[in-house]
Amino acid sequence: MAPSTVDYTLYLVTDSTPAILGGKDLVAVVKAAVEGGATIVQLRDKTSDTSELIQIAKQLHQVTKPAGVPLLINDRVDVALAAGVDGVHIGQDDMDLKSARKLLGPGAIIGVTANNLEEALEAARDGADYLGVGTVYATPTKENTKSIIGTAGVQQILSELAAQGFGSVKTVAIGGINAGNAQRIMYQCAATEKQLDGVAVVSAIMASHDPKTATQNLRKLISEPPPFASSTSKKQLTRNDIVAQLPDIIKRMAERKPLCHNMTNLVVQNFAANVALAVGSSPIMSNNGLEAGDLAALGGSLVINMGTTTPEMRSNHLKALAAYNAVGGPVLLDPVGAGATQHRKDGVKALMAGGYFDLIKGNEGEIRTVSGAQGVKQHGVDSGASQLTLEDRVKLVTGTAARERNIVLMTGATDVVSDGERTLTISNGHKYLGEITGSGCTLGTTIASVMAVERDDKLLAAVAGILMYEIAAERAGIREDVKGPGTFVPAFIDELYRVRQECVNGDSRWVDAVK
Ligand code: 3NM
Ligand code: MG
Repeated sequence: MAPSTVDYTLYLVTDSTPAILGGKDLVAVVKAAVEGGATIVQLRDKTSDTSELIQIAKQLHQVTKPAGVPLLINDRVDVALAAGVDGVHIGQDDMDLKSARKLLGPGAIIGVTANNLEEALEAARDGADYLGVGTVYATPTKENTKSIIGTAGVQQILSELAAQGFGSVKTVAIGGINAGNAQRIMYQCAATEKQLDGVAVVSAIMASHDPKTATQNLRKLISEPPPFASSTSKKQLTRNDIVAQLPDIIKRMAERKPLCHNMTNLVVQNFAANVALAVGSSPIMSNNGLEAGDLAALGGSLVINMGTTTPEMRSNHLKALAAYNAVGGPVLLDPVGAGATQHRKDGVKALMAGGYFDLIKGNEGEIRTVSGAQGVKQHGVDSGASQLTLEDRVKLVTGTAARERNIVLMTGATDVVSDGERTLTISNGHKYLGEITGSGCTLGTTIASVMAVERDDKLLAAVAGILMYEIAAERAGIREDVKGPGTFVPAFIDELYRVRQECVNGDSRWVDAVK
């Protein structure tokens, strides 16, 4: 098989250890996987003797060859030659690529493990046919993996390969990939100019009780966009475009009363529920991941707010995230205090590795942590003084949204919001929002409420939520009965309600306040 015609869509790496293969027969599992749609197979066996390995390779080849599926051997060039299979996969500690190529010839398929940019570029330069890029996510399957690079690390490698003229080298992502994340990984990595050619899995197929069905399922998942994929082409959003559409969106929300599921902190639960009611959604405040599946089926949106963190919270968040992702229900992440403690930093990473957030909102410190910036110092959950210029904030927000393929909102005196292509700044609002607790959290509730009814253009939904919220705050802030933060809160809830009622009644003059 010529290396250039190989299909890398679903790459199976075998594992014969009892922990993964269990009592199953290796050849039978590979046969089932090939029938189920695995497009390339690598025999990876770190323990068998050489003669045994050659025997196993020959047996597997009898299964893969008739199906036109290439078979590679991990590490062992000698075994590949002796068994007459299609090529090898070499790790960084194995035989070097040039020597392997000399031994196997130009017709062999040779792939290399790339854990970072340097390794990827070197392998591409030396003529690798494909790269196994990872470790994407932590996996019990391989001990001593070097670093966990996530989809962000994969994308960095993909774009640099393209930039340096290695666009034609094939790439598969590997490490912790399964039916729960394969679709998202393909989707997020497609944000770069150079696309992944496929995903490589071990346990998702090898450890399955039904490897054929597991393979078919993975094939199906990676061939279609995830339920949360953005559907439409990105329309321009000028002030006029926004102002023209805002009242209808808010009216739609008031009429449909979408469920807005809040997994939020103890401090703001009551306030967030009142804000949801005022803007026109139907709040449920549930931090129990076990009921998220039922709630996700109701067609609303989810807010995951990391404030007042507890040890068991993360698993509840991950359960709910998976449930909403599975049906395409919009999910908003509010990484409260993300940079303040190690637990929260780890939490942000775990959540972003565990699912897709349609929107991530936070203050400057929080969004910097989300973006992966090192050494962000955050003392409390309040925003603190800005350390970045507006230009840098725009760059950071746009870049993070492009990378995550979602919407990122950085709040501040000027809010910056982007979908990675369109970036807007918004400077409505009132100073009392900074003097009360929960204004950031309940902005999240407002935006998520709008996202539940405006699915087509998530950026437009975010902008509608921000403007409704900030203009209501302006109206409340200038009221004569408002003397300070204390009287501001009830007035603000009233004004959110008033904006909504005006939209229902067709009075859209409030949008004149859009700056
Ligand atoms: N190589 P699973 S991770 C064989 O990072 C292998 O280079 C990796 O197993 C790398 O699909 C890995 O069960 C194991 O997570 C992947
Ligand atoms: Mg190796």
